[in-house]
Amino acid sequence: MTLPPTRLFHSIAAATLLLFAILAPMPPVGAQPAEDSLAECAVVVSIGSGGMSFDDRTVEIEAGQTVCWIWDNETMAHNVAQTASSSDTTRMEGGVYSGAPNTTVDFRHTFTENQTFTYICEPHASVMKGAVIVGGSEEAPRRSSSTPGFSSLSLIMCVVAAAFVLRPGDAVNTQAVGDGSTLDRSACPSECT
Ligand SMILES: [Cu+2]
Repeated sequence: MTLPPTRLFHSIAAATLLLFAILAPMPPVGAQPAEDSLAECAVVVSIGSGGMSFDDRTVEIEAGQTVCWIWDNETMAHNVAQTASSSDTTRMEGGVYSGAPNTTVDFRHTFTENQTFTYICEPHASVMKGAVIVGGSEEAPRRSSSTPGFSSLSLIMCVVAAAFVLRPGDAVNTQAVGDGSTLDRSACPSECT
């Protein structure tokens, strides 16, 4: 007895799919994870989804940390040019500068002093602005903020646990004291003296 042609075809197809499923998750040999090259970046600033803004307009870092402005194959060419103030729309002469605008940019700058650094994208200076606050913020950096959800949950669990632990004991004590203090000895039978 032999398999009908359609059954045979299905078996081969199933075996092929299984083989692909086993092989597919294996990473290609020699591929480097992109994260490796970003290890020095405290923050990576890219182009916003609309293509006409920086995706993180105000970033906060500590002195000695590096900000990386990275975009790849954007529709329009952009750059990073330091300005003298946040209201300026022209590049500050001698300031930090990524060079001529480009659709693909990987520009990195390490900030060594506390400052508020303001910058523009030159071709779109009226709308493409950003700032880097270096060490000047009173509050902790946003990325390492605490997790309020955890402490709230802990508090609720403590209250619930306390209610379970205390309630039976309180009830028993109250009952015992109440019975003892209101005991009417005159109502006792004769053997109770
Ligand atoms: Cu731009």
